[in-house]
Amino acid sequence: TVPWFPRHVRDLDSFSKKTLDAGADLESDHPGFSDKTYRARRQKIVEEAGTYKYGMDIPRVAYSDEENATWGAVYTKLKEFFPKYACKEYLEILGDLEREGGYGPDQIPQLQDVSTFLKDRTGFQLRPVAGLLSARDFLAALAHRSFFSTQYIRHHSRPLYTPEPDVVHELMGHAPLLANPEFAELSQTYGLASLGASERDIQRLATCYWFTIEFGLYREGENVKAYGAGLLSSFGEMEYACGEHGPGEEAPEFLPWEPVVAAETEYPITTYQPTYFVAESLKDATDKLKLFADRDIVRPFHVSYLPHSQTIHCD
Ligand code: H2B
Ligand code: FE
Repeated sequence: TVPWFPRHVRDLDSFSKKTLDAGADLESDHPGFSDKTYRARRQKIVEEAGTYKYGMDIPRVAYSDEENATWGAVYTKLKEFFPKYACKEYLEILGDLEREGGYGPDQIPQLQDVSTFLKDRTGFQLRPVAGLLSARDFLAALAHRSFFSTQYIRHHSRPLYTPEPDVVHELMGHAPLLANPEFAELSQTYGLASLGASERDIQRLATCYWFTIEFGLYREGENVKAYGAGLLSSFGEMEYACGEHGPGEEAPEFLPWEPVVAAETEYPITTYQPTYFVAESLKDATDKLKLFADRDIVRPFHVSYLPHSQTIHCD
């Protein structure tokens, strides 16, 4: 028997509020933990976003000057590092987003505008979410070319730091490459492989997701370039992963992107990564993941995506 999973993109509506604890209550080490005004602001953004259903426009947020300034501080800093360390696909799309998608240092782009941009390029769409989802629910959305995205911003006291996803991580880290066809395919492959998978396989896919979509690198000549969102939204780790390391300086380990190896590799979530997996290109990252999904994620049924009806077919 085939377990329940979202068959139509509309079925994702039931996930929007199934957030894990950290979504509702900030952890005590969060810079905004004891700031009542920040917490109330965030609550308001999340409540508004909670009204969203598939097919609607994503509610627009009137961000404050302080929120826009936080965005601007990160934007400006990251842009210094992109030319050296971001992959070429990212750089090109960021230019397009500055022309067509409302990107720039002055204000936080609206999720709806970015979603429209993505839909035109690859069919990917953003959906607002209140916080962290389970790996199973989060990955299932990718099968439907949908990306759950937070809409609130980190605390203004630490513009270059956030312990959890926020709108800067989503829009600077994740969104641009979802406009690239190869990267969109990589993302959807995670989603399709996750549908109805065992807990163990969800965990293996989530680990591979970490080493690619979040912290992926690919080789370009002598250098490695960042395509993972955790790198593209953190200038410090981007430089640590892609920059030069002098003698005696701590340097990460680079392994060739190999899903069966990555799937079993442990990783820290609060420090820079000790190990990165390096693909040859976005296409190589995708091809290897597809092989892994076909051979190593074994399910008693077969799923495929029917783009015209936006449904999952099962046999
Ligand atoms: N939920 C949300 N809202 N954003 C994410 O980036 C996210 C998530 N990532 N849940 C998931 C988990 C990721 O860590 C993997 C798939 O487990
Ligand atoms: Fe992320």
